[in-house]
Amino acid sequence: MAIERTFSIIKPDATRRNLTGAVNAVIETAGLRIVAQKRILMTKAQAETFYAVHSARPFFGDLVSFMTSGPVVVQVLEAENAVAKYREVMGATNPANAAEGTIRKLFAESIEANSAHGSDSVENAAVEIAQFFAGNEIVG
Ligand code: RTP
Ligand code: MG
Repeated sequence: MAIERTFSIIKPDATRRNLTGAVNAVIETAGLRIVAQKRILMTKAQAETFYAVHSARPFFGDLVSFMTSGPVVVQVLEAENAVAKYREVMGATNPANAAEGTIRKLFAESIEANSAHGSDSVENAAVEIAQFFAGNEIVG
């Protein structure tokens, strides 16, 4: 299997509760390597661009408000099969459906405030990484 990179966000509900390290412990224990990381306040424009695929959904406005409501930690994670692996480590979108031991089961507050984002394909990972990181900020 090829070494892949995926894009991760530790969302505002998790940074607000001081859970950055706890989320990172789950990530690293699962064998994903954090090869880039920074704490930022997303602008409304950045959040709208990032979640543009959901712009027609009824929850879009709330989602943009939530993602700009406090600091986020954006990350690049590297591993074999990183995209699928991190989706598994995060768990289902709705924490009520998330498996034991997953980030969302452990930490999420709701279907919206669900603590983590992970890319859903290798193609989207490349686009998302480029939105937030310059090449020289990623050290594999
Ligand atoms: P993400 O993109 O953040 O990794 O999450 P995902 O693939 O598991 O879920 P997706 O369907 O892409 O939804 C993106 C984010 O929108 C919020 N959401 N709110 N209120 C709602 O019904 C609802 N549905 C989704 C969540 O923050 C979700 O992660
Ligand atoms: Mg998604």
